[in-house]
Amino acid sequence: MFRLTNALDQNTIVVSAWCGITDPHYLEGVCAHCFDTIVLDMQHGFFDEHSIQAAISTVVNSGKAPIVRVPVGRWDTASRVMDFGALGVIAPMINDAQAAQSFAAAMKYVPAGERSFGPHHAAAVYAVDVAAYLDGIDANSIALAMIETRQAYENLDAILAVSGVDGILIGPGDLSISLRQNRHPDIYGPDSIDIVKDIIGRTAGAGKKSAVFTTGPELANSLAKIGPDIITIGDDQCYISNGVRPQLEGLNFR
Ligand code: 3PY
Ligand code: MG
Repeated sequence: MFRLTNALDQNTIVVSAWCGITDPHYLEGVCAHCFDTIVLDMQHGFFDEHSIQAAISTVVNSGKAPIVRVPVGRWDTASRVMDFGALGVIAPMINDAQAAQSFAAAMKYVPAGERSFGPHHAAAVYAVDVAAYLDGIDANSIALAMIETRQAYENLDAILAVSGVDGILIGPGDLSISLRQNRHPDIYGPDSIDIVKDIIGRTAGAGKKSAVFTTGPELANSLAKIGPDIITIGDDQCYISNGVRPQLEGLNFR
């Protein structure tokens, strides 16, 4: 159960996959690689309440930590995926302290929040008794608020000041769109990279964890120098195309 916070405490960058495809065999294939955590995406990925429950168990059984991105504003889903055994939840489009507060309340038990009591499945997933789950889960899971708009950036200190929010995840696509007011994002481009550095620095200054979404190793290597705690690498589309493309490119008869 403590594998996520153990990984985060080691002061090395936690590396995560990013999956939105629900097929269990596909997910097992991704989990077989040396990621520390797997993000399961309910915002833009295909997971619904049924498939997310099975996917969380698949990730746990593979020895990795499941982190779920819920759809915008779905605090009920945040509590629910925790009940299914998630060790982290990512909430998209957190633009102010009030949204951060609602998110945190759904994630933490009293006195830190108001997560409703229903821990039996999660405790069973980790083979611990209910009391141990209740005592351990708040300190051993993470609530990550996505900072991905100009408004969120302007309210960063207030969002970081919400005690149940353990950290932030930068969404470079939406952040670029919001800053440039251009629907075609320029991720980590000149309009946003200094802001990204500032977000990571201020998050560390507030004693919280920062995570960044990247599209591949080149970007991940350059962002690693800025000092995030978690880097997500690629997504289903790139895992599949990078697997298929060399098969075809290697042919010498067409
Ligand atoms: C973004 O780039 O906006 C994201 O939400 C990453 O998935
Ligand atoms: Mg986004």
